[in-house]
Amino acid sequence: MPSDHSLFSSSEIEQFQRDGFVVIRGLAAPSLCERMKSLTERHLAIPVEPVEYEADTHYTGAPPSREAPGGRAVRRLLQSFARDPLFRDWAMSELLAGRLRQLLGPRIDLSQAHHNCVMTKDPAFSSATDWHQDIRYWSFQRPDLVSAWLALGPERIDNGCLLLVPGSHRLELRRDQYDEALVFRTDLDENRAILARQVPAALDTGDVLFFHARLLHAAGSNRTRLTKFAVVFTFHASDNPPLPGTRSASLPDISLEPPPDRFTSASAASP
Ligand SMILES: O=C(O)CCC(=O)C(=O)O
Repeated sequence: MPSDHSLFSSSEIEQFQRDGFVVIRGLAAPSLCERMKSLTERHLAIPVEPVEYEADTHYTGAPPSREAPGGRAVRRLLQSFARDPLFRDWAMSELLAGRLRQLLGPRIDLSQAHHNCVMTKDPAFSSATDWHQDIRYWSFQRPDLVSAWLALGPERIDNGCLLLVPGSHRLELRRDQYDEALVFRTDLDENRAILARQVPAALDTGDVLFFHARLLHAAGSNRTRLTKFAVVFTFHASDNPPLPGTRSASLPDISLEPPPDRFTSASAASP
């Protein structure tokens, strides 16, 4: 066990470096998760903009327009950092920041341009998310970004939990292993052999999945009767800024200042 609850143990860091992800059970208190869930449900009911609808995702099987069946099912409540102090305070909490410094270095920025949302998965309609690496859609000097995925309820295969390929953040994948939309192709034998190693990220309320931006992941649809919610933020080292003029640089990053009285030695997340 780590002596400090806001830090990874050395075996958790090893796990992240080997697999490209690590799950910390019960990192967020149940009461905090409950407040986030209630807020999310209130924002969804209106809905409070900005939101991303199923039709906007262009995922395989997504409705072709907002007017099509399921087209206006909300898939993401966007801009959660600016949406409410409840989300902002979580994103900037030492529970995340201490660990992110261990993975990425002493100075951390939150990207407002990526994830920065509450992922919602509607039981009435949700499309599956194809296999991809987040970094293929993002533009930074180095590919070392980490996302923190907080489950606000149980996540299992039947409600569309994440599927992950351990160690895939270390693979050198070629451009032709992806289609024109940068989705990892499932029609190639060599890709299928990689995907055969997939594992589901089964999470319960308050669990946090930390995962590398190069990790191959996908997710199924929600086949249960309850909406699934997860709060997701993405972080990078301050000396690894987004490339100017790209979508990654379209919103200002938020600095997570280290507490002045603590020095945390960093070990790079580079695969
Ligand atoms: O559909 C999901 O839950 C996964 C979303 C995802 O992988 C992403 O936004 O990068």
